[in-house]
Amino acid sequence: MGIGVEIDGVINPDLIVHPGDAVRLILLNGDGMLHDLFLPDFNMKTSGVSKINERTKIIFEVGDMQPGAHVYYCTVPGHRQAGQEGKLIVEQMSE
Ligand SMILES: [Cu+2]
Repeated sequence: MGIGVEIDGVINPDLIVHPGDAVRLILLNGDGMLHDLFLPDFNMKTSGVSKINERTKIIFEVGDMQPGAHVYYCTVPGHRQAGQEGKLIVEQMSE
């Protein structure tokens, strides 16, 4: 679930980034079960969090990734199938 102005309370929010951005992605555990986040197109994965309010973060560069949608999901068995996936969307910078 998203936390913050635009994604507050949104389940599996679309995360909008732009080419050249440095992204800081924070995963906050809200239910006390083990979760993580994996972004296969960026080869980035958070550590697992298993306690309520435990958080972890990854920092990565969007670089020259082409505009488009890139999946993120939880790698704990069964969680992606249960709906724990969303999109990180690389948008072209508007002029
Ligand atoms: Cu999970």
